[in-house]
Amino acid sequence: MSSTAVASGKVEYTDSENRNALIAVKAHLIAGLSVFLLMMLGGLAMRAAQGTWIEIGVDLFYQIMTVHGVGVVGAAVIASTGVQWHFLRKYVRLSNAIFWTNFFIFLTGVVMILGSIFLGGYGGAWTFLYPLPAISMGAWSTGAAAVFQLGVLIIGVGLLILYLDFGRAILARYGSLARALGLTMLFGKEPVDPAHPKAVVASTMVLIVNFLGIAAGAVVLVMGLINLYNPEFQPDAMLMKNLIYFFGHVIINATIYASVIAVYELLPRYTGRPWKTNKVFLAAWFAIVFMVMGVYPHHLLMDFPMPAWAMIAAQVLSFGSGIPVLVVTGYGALMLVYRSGIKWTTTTKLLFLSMFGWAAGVIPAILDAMVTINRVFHNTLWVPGHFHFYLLLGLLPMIIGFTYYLAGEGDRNEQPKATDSLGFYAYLIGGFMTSMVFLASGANSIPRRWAVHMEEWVTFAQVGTIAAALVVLGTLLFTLRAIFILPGAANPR
Ligand code: HEM
Ligand SMILES: [Cu+2]
Repeated sequence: MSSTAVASGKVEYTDSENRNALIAVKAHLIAGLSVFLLMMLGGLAMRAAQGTWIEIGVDLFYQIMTVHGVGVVGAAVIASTGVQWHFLRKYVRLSNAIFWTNFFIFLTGVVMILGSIFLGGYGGAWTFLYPLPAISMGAWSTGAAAVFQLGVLIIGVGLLILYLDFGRAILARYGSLARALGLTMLFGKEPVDPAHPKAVVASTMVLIVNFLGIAAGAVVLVMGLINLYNPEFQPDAMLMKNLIYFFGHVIINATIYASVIAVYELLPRYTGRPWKTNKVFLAAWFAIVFMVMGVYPHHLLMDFPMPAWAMIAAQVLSFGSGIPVLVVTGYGALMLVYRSGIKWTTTTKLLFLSMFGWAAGVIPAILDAMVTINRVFHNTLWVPGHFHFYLLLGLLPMIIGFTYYLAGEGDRNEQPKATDSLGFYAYLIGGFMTSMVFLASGANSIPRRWAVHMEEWVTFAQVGTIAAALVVLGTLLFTLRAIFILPGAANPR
């Protein structure tokens, strides 16, 4: 065996460890997909309410909006962590016990959050923007706001524990995070190993940014909790907003960088071509560590007390953010697939769609990060337009594609059934329409987070409702597949 093969060789586990790990990964996927499905029903209800097809009270609308936001972000985190953990453990020795611990801490947090919203009436949105949770004007109690924030805090603590295990395992194998990221190769201190695992590079990036993001989130949650019970303690609102958006921006973006590992690991299998790690790849991932964190002030472009330099930096970095990894990944994926004779199964179709959805969804995001455009589009439905685009058509296809691979399209080469194809096209058309209707609404200055829409906006919401129904149909078919087929599926070699 050559030294490079040793450096990127696989980790040995016992059979029972492997069996247990597979169950854990499946639990993460099934939990994630089920939550997505339920939250999409909430999305459908919100659209139908805005379109005057159903009537729901304003209180309930904001509770649904809150549970939808926090629920999909949580589902994205838990499912993408499942994808990431599944591949990372091939290269570094991860602990099953800690993986399960995080899962159960997550479920505990979910129960608390659900209670705070549906029993306590909390409807202050998943971004818990200070001081809104404390001044509900009677819509919810201090206790409800506190349980919501404690639930989020607990989920963050679980993740920090998991990332400590990632960090420990990566350090044990590679000696330093810099070496795991491939910096020694990038800067010529070591020869480039084309087999250096992309799962390790991506995981190291996710570990670094999420650790910092969640730490910021924990700080702001604790300050918010203190303020709830001790109103004399009044932290600076601008500082709080910075911390919240740093946390929120980083954690949702990191789910894509964790899930894209499925593209790196699976496309070479399906095309029969190796995807070599090179300096361009390593440079892109190194850049994104800083860019993902540096761009968060694009959420604060209309906050005039913010220093001008931060706004300028956010705008400039936003132009470039996502681009390096996106280009490297998209170009790499196209080169792998081009004339490879790839078989188009549901897995490969979804992974390929994810490249389009991610790339196309970034365009409206970059537009909105320009100050002149943000001045017009800030807090319009343009914003949900861009993030539904790359989450519905970029992130979820990565996760669902991986699920299909695990559910039998991997080793056993199971062929897609008619229901899978129906699911794929319903999801594709519905997801595209959902996002485009949001974008068109934003371009027409329809505000976001309004429970009741003006008469001239209602048609948009109605088209959005039809689109949402298609997404729900597609996701239902995918989720049923996951629930019924996944549990019995063997681990693809
Ligand atoms: C059937 C699919 C979906 C539909 C119909 C839908 C619909 C909606 C609606 C109507 C809103 C509120 C828009 C407003 O401000 O008026 C919303 C907000 C949001 N959605 Fe979705 N959504 C869907 C799926 C998803 C998915 C899969 C994700 C993430 C992976 C997601 C993430 C979010 C987030 C983060 C918000 C912001 C909540 C807030 O403003 O506090 N959605 N969605
Ligand atoms: Cu952002």
